[in-house]
Amino acid sequence: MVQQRPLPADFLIGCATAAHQVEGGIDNDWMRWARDDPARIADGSDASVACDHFRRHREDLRQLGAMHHNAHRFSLEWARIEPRAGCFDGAALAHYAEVLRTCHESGMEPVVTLHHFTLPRWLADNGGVLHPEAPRFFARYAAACAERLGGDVRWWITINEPTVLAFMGYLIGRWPPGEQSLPHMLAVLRALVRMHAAAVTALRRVAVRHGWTAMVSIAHQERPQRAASRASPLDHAAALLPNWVFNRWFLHCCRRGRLLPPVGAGQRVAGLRGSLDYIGVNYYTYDVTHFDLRSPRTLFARQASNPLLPRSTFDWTIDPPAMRDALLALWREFSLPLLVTENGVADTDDELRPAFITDHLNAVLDAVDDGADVRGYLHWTAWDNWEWAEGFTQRFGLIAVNRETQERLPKPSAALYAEICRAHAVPSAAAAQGAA
Ligand code: IFM
Repeated sequence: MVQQRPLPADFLIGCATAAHQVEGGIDNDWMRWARDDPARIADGSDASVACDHFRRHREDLRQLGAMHHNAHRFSLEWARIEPRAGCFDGAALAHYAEVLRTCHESGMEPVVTLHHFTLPRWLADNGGVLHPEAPRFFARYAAACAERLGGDVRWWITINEPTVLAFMGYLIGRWPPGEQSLPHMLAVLRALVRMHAAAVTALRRVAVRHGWTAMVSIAHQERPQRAASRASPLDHAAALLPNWVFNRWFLHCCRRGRLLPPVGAGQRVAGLRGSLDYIGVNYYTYDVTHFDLRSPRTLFARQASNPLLPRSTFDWTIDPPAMRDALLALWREFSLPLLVTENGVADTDDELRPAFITDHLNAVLDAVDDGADVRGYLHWTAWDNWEWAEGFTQRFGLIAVNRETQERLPKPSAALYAEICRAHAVPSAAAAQGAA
């Protein structure tokens, strides 16, 4: 008899997605980036069709509901909702109202992201997030979304993985706008904090006026940096700054209400203090960090995976207990409820995913047993989708998608996850290994 560990009552469990990666038919900065130079994308693809989810959202969401998911994270596409500065598209908002209705009818609590890496072209063409008015623009968009949709949304995320956006787009230049500038990356981090604060203020104002409950956070990517050698002070030193800038800086700015050093100089930001009602945690892996004189652009830190452990096709180390440690560290440092807003594995043939899911949910339960207030777990992701610079080469889905016919083909891990959601319990890691 396999031992089952119950999930906490009211625990949210389901999948996370993002508009650009699944919807298709979006005209934004990323679409242009991929189309202008297909060599930027591993397989030369773009997301013009993606999973055709914009047209198929009803069947797709009902299928997840039928798999007993009780929550679903998705993002609103800013370029659809505000295709020209200050002009809001009622039909686009009506579409997302319909998505929300379908989530609720399918028994899934929605978790809604306002910004998941993409920008409307009118903003991207005018400095993007570095436009001096980007916080005001973002707040205006947030307010429009909240007015139309907020009655059906309790869990909001302003910005997905702000540090990843800053790093990929402005330090290493693999994502739009393709810059390679440390000062610009730091400016983007400051800009994203200001945008978050402005959007939280707008969301809360609308919610209060209507008497709605709004829980707001960012989706924070937690990717701990571990010194490659415990005995090397240089490796420890190399890990220190990336750990602060990428794993802690944004969250502490939100707590203190200021742009903290070394990215900022302590400037106060209106609406920032106490702007997190919970912490959305995107957790996949950690990096082994080496001090390396040949890596000045990344402040002499060179990241690698752990060669001693299994790795995903993205070469990310798979080490479930590290997720428990990461959740506990965040809980102990911030004392805010946690919601795992992403966790998943790139795995071409669904060989790793079943154990990955069971082991990571056990890690979540271990963190809960040790006192962390974890409100839910959203697996990345429902369908094999368009994975940014990797195109369709990295497969994170529970459900495969035939790229010719768009047929949905649930993988064995989808059935396993459905059973976990149905039972609201997880086979204990030891039992799952024994059964294997
Ligand atoms: O696909 C991405 C997602 O958009 C943001 N978090 C990480 C995922 C996997 O790389």
